[in-house]
Amino acid sequence: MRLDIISIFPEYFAPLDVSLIGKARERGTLDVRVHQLRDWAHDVHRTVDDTPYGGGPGMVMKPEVWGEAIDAVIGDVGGDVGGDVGGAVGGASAEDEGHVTPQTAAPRAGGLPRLIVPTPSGRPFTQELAQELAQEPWLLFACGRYEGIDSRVMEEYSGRLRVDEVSIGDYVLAGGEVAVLVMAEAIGRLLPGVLGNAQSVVDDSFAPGSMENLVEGPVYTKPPVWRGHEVPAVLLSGHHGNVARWRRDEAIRRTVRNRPELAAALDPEKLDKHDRKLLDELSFRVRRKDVAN
Ligand code: JAH
Repeated sequence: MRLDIISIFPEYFAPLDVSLIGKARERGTLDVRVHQLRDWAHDVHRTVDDTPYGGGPGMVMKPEVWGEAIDAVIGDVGGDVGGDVGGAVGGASAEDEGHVTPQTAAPRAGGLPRLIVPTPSGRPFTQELAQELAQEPWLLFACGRYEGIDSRVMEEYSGRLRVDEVSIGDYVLAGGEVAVLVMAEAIGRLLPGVLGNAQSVVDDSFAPGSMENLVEGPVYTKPPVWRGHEVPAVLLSGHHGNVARWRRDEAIRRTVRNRPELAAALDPEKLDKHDRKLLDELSFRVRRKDVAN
């Protein structure tokens, strides 16, 4: 997968050099290229913002600068240099085109990226959307700052690319950068070969299947007693059936306690008799989905 990021703070993306994502990049599974938006500004001050039409507080990001930046990135298949995320102070720039890293994961020529714009007003970023985006060969993230990007940029590219304005949660950040880190990690760990243990993806909270609409229960490792706190005996029993049942019970308990809105969305068809009894004991009403008529 190729992942381009345009931002006025390329330094924010240094974490993509380490851990799972860093390793995937070293292996060529993931090709991350971070671009300094100001490289496409027109004036000596490299201005990217202006006052909002209609008045109001703050500044809005200028459409011309974004347009030239996005055009350059999508027109340039294999042109810019990757691997320069945490490097130069002041961020990755066109001047960085000296230190060449091999680009093995570029999408096929002629393709276009999906454009993802983080904003608190976007559609929710969910595990389902992460899985959908993990199937794409090329993603382009546009990080807004201030009050956001002039809306005509999204309008313009909606006619040329698949554009999604996406929210990672109901809070306001100072810009889209941290949201992109969150999405890059959620998507990157789903790419083939990025996680060591294949089971860990299917057992995830929110993953389709038996854990759909359930969060995971508690986990334990050695020692069996720590500061007087014991590991639940069932986990030491070696009885795989009992362990699976206990884990599902704990997942249900936690979901009811911490995420009642998820518990309410549990599909009764996917609950067994034991699940229903437990939910009843927790005095949690599972309502059959309303059907037309
Ligand atoms: C803030 C541009 N859903 C989290 C989120 C995503 C983006 C932003 N805030 C929160 C944001 C300022 C400017 C984007």
